[in-house]
Amino acid sequence: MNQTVNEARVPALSDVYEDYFSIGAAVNPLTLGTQKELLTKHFNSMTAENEMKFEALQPEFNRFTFDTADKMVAFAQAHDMKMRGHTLIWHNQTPDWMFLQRDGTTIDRETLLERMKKHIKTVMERYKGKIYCWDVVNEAVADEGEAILRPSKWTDIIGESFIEYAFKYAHKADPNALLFYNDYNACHPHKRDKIYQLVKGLIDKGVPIHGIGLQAHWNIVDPSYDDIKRAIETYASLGLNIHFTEMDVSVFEYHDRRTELLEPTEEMISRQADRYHTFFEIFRSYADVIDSVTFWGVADDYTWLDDFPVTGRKNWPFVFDAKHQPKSAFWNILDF
Ligand code: HAH
Repeated sequence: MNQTVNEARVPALSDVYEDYFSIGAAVNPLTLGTQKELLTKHFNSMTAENEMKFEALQPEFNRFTFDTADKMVAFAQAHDMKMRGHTLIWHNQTPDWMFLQRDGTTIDRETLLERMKKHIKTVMERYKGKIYCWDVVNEAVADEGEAILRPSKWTDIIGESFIEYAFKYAHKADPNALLFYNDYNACHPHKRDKIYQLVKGLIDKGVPIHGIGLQAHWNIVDPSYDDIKRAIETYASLGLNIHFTEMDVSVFEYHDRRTELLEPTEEMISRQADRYHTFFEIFRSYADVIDSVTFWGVADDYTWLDDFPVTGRKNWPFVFDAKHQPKSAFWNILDF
């Protein structure tokens, strides 16, 4: 293990999965450089990790900053990769000014809808034909309790209908883009049923929505394989397209807050490899409804999990190690 393999003998992931679904990775300006080889060899889709979030694209009222995002789009085009857009409307990484008037008081519903429409229109029109699908709304569903939506400035000021407005504005801005609702813990039965209800409600009202994004921030024990299959079946029963949008497999269980490991244990790596094997077996068996599987990164030298949920703790969630060598998880997902 961990020996440098003959690069020419390593098959490209996206070639192996050509007949199943596209294989994507989240990237940022750093990893576009440091992980360029892996990225362009194994992946045929990419997502900007942070650079297309609201705060990155419109940090101040009516001041749009597209430089970094434009470069990413150009990279995708130059390397013949599809690009997913992430994300238009979210309760996080959205600047406070969005919800405030000049005097610091909260804006009214009509003004917020106007600003929402302007943001969606400006961003989507710019990338028409270059970004084929968008996470229009991210993480709107509450984890706990019976209420479907999490309380946020969007629900406070606009009400629950903020979601349908976002999708309508998005469809208007780029009628050819595929529009997704995206969330985490989307395989957990309680949240799954709420996401299902939310999206079914949208479809029944004729709101333009084409897919559900399941983030897939998973770990070596959770979620269960049965819950994943049930979630795919539940969402697919709505006639929608399924994307796994942010996959990583933490070597720690969620409540394991240990910080002393400098390398993953062999047991972690082998359990992770088993999990990856079964995850992709499941994905392949539902390939008729799954069009895309995106990892939330490329290789273990960079992952947002190095800071979540424990700040500064290294994690090793991908199928390529920190030296960009294929892990047993990589060979396992090719083994079919
Ligand atoms: C995701 N939230 C976001 O969609 C993505 O934009 C960000 O870069 C990383 C993760 C995941 C998340 C979670 O798994 C648990 C609690 C809050 C957020």
